[in-house]
Amino acid sequence: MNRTNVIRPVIVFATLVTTTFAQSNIDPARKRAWCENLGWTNWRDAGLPAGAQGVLIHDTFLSGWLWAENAGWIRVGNGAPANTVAYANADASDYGINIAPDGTLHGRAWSENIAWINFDAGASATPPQPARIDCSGRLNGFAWAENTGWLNLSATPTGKFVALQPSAVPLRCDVNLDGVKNGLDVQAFVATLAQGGANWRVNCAGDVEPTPDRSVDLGDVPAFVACLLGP
Ligand SMILES: [Ca+2]
Ligand SMILES: [Ca+2]
Ligand SMILES: [Ca+2]
Repeated sequence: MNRTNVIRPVIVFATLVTTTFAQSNIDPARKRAWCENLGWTNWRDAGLPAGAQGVLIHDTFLSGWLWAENAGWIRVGNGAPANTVAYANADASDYGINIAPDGTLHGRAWSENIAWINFDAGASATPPQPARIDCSGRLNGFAWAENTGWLNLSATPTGKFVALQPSAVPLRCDVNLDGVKNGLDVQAFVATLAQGGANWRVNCAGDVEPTPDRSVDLGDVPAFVACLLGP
């Protein structure tokens, strides 16, 4: 590691003193992904104590920082999109990675050393490999860094992909996201059904039909009822 990389975190975090960050919700055991020319990226451990400014996966966007061995810090968003729901990505004042209701990741991350990393690029690959978060909580697909190539979120061996810590993974039928499935989820399920879906987390919790489609639709009703009445 060269001197620049040693100094950089101090500078970066000094500028963030007034910004409130929550602890990363990336799983400590599954926090690394591989980038062709950047080596390993670490999605959890930024900040002091470790993880204080690491990546946080919200309902509709990401925030925080990841570390790349050969590129230093990469920011996936400041946690405060101007419209509160999704970063506009129209300019450098409001950028970051958004999560669509189907779990696909969109938008751009920024690295001072390698510039923009495009999370929409994997969808245009052949075959398509959209960057996304699965209902299991793991990231998947590819993002593209203009100067350094593909960031691979698809490697399957444990320790080589990035995933949410287990306590943050959506629970089947817990549509109101309070951590348990019970009668209180009925109203949330019906509301989500009427709206035609919600954010990725709610859609994962409510998309319980035999062939999931990442939306809460009429096909999910029988399985949701069975799920609530079952163990
Ligand atoms: Ca619930
Ligand atoms: Ca469905
Ligand atoms: Ca369906």
